[in-house]
Amino acid sequence: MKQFTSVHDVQDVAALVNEALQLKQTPLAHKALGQDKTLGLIFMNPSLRTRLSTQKAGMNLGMNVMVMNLDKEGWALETQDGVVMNGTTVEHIREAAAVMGQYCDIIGIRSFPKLQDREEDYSEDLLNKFIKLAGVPVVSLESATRHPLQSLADLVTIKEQAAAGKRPKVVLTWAPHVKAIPHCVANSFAEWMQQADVDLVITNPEGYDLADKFTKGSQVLHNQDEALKGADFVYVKNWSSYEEYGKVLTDGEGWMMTNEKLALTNNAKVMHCLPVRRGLELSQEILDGPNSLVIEQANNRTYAAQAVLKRMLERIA
Ligand code: SN0
Repeated sequence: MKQFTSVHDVQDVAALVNEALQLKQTPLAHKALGQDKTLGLIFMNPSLRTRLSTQKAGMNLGMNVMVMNLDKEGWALETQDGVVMNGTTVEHIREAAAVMGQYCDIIGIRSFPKLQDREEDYSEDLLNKFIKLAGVPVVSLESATRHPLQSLADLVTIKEQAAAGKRPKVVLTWAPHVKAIPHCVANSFAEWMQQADVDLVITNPEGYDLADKFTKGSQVLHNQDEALKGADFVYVKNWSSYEEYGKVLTDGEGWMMTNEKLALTNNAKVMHCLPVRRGLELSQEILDGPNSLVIEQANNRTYAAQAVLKRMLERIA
């Protein structure tokens, strides 16, 4: 695997999921593979799970791992080509990415969307430039429109928890939030579920439909109760509007996932990528109750990252 930015970089999704589940059983079985190889993890935004699970994944494979919070510790980065840098930006991505490529065998990078200009975010300009300039395999740690390591871990969790012999009904439901949140997790989740052995239904209020590119082929319902009927898995997530780009259109009253809503489902397991706003996106009772998968889902982030890094190491070994 040369890069990991979306499900489209994966040749055989089911095989990668199985690999992650195998690594969960024997996490240290391939410690020699990453010996003397360096993983660099670059963050332009905050992170808890992605940072620690990817670092752990690298260490499980015997890699040396360097982490940099570039937004706080680095020089202010310029990404536009052809500009005279006489303002606040100090270093161009042309030099920064190329230099980091000298120090690392694999680089992971996180850069959220700005949620101001739809064309700009959806062009994935920063990630694409970084891949071109770094000259080493690049893993997305959440880009402007996708969060593929999260989605792989989500699919691993569903595979692990699904009842044998039944194609599960998976519902992605929008949840209330107080601020504008990226589409990445929801976009990626839809994209990965469409490649999996599940039936995906998406439910969100009007005005919150995700980009067709990500949802096409899946049912989108504006009635949450109807969508939840018979669900085996409910994935809870807020996102801002795509149509009125980056806007919060409603307080979303009545959309929080509660035990009352859970009663409409097939005793569904409830998932969330975290961080979660308790009592706003998801009720405390669900998070603290037997149907929540959020901690195991976060645990699986390590093995998802490890499966991806292993494929990359095998290629450069
Ligand atoms: C990010 C997102 O894309 O939804 C990262 C999730 C892995 N989440 C947030 O930005 C939440 C911020 C908040 O204030 O709740």
